[in-house]
Amino acid sequence: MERVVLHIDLDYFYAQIEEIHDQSIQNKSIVICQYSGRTEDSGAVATTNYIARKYGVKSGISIKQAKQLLSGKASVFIAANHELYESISNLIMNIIRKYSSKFEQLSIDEACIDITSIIDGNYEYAKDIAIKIKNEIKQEENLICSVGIGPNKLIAKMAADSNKPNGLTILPPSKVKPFLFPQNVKSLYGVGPKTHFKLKTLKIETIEQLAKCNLDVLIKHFGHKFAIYLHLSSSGVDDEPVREKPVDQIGRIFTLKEDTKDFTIIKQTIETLSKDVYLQLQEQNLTFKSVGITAILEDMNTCQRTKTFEISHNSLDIIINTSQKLFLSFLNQESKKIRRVGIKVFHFSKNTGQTKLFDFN
Ligand code: DGT
Ligand code: CA
Ligand code: CA
Repeated sequence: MERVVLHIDLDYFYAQIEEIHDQSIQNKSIVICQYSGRTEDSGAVATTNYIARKYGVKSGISIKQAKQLLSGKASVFIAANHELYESISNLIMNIIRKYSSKFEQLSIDEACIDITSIIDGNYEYAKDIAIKIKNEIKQEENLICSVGIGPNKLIAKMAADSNKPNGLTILPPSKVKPFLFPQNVKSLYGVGPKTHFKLKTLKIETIEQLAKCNLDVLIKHFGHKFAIYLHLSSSGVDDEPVREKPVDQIGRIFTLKEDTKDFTIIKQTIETLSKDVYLQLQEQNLTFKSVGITAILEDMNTCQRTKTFEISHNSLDIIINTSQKLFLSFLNQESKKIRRVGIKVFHFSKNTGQTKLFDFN
């Protein structure tokens, strides 16, 4: 049976969240900044609203460059508040999840659901579901999103991307090729600048040309696996099932104000990070067997240490104490200063309640 997949992507996600929390910035360029904490302006742009994008201000450029592009224009620069964005993301994922038992979160602001058995081949029903989801997200969180519907994950995602913000694009099987074929190959998910360049040298510009290119030619230039991907996806074929991925680790990382070997500073940072990790663990009702630390040194080298317990735990104290011990012994062996501090917990199992007993030891 032909599958039907619905893909949701929140529009200018971090910036939209800030906008709904402070209506006064709505008509300005909004730049969400990932400050590195070094000098006042060092860091990169995480995202921007659509007003800022008109001036070329987008994810990945430096904050300095964004300030230059927006100089003299009404704009606000806001430090990214990941805890807020993650908690809103969780709320939205819980809304989407209700619409199908086959749910997959793809990133902080993207998810897809398989609605094949719900709509029974009728794309009109699919449209109704999309509208219901859009309305519920608007009503509950006051956020807009773009939705795409198609016969697989790839087409649903590309459909959602093709009409933003607040779009709804429906591509039943008969419309897939007319949608894909005229587009430039760089619009195909998975075709980055390198592949785009190589395809250009092969005189392949459109997705149609890629779909009609001999597979052996593609294999010669891209290797077996990627060639097959290019061959199939350019014809709109994608067999990846929608499948919920279990989280396999929860971690946080922080850039210190300055490189240091001072344990009292690192100790405090660990406490703050541990509390964040612990909150997420509780939200997902998980217990862990392993605690790990990451130290990124002044020369950008990255070192990891882990401790694995015999039994599962779910206490904040164990996260804090274990990562502090790991850091202390690491500092004793390492002469270089630390630039970034990270902690994580992993080897999860579901919290049955019984493991809580161990926390009183
Ligand atoms: P859209 O979907 O084009 O309307 O805009 P966004 O902002 O939702 O972009 P998207 O879906 O690519 O990314 C979702 C969020 O992930 C975005 O709001 C901020 C974050 N993000 C995306 N790209 C970057 C990046 O290069 N650096 C950092 N730090 N965060 C990023
Ligand atoms: Ca988005
Ligand atoms: Ca996204």
